[in-house]
Amino acid sequence: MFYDVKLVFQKFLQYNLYMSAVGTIEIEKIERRVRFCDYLCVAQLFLQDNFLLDRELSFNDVKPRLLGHWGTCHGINLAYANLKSIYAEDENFLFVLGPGHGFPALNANLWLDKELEKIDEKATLDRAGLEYLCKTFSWPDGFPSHASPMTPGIITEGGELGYALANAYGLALGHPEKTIAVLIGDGELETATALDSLNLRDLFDASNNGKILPILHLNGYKISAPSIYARKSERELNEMIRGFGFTPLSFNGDDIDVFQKVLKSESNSPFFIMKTEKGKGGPNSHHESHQIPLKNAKTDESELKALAEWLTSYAPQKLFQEVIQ
Ligand SMILES: Cc1ncc(C[n+]2csc(CCOP(=O)(O)OP(=O)(O)O)c2C)c(N)n1
Repeated sequence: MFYDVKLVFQKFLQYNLYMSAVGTIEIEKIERRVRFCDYLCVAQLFLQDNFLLDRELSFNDVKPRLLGHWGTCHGINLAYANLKSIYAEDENFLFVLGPGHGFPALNANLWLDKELEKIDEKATLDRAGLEYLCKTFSWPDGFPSHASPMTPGIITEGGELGYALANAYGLALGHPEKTIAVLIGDGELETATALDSLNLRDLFDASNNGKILPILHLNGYKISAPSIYARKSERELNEMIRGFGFTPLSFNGDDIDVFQKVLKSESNSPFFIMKTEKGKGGPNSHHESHQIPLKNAKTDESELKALAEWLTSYAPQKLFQEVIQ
């Protein structure tokens, strides 16, 4: 058989254009938002001054008590930005966040969407608001370290893992118009509550109830150890998920084009498996990134230097200008 190489190449190009879920500009917009939110997470966790690095970082700029969680934040920012890109205009869409300990990420996104400003007039979407957000995170009389009732959309104190998926099914009951995405940590899925919530799919009549989009955040680790699901082969994990009646859709969370395609797929009972590297962008890898990497940044020269390099790597002033126009 004879193939016209030029024609095949053209078809290949057409296929790729057709398959591309969003344009390059939208992909860049999502990536920028994620980077900016990642920066805001580091700034909230560490800084009490010099929030956009106007001068060289000093010990005085670092908070005296470093309390919060970094490792999970990048994945939350990825999920938030990708879902927002698709569902921003859909008033029947809800996002349920399992890992409430990743609060710097939720807080950053709510600030950027002007949701925080609605309940706290100091959280304006400008430089003063950014300084307020960062300075008062995990601070006496300021924002707490975990999602709490003072956060828009949150009714209970965050911190106890396991209920996200069950809550999502509850929210969808009797609301066929609703779409509910729910982010579940791979450590969280080891809790009895989360694991057994997978059985709720069987009890759910899709015609009378809303649509559930579970997203497993497979970043490989719990606190200091690998998660069980990260130790399974992809095939084993997929088969486990299939056994609960879902269609597993596994992808690299940093590939925005694929992320968008997968979220838009029409699979029956999809179960998204978003793979990320825990603590991506930070100085430590994997489990060491769970809470505060560089815990001695207030007193140790080399840790302060590493923190300065980490913060600078985001080019925060440029990002600030690009995102807050
Ligand atoms: C019921 C419950 N058990 C234990 C903890 C302690 N804990 C806090 S974070 C965490 C690890 C969570 O891992 P994962 O869900 O994978 O989130 P990530 O790795 O993205 O931070 C654990 C076990 C908790 N918060 N709730």
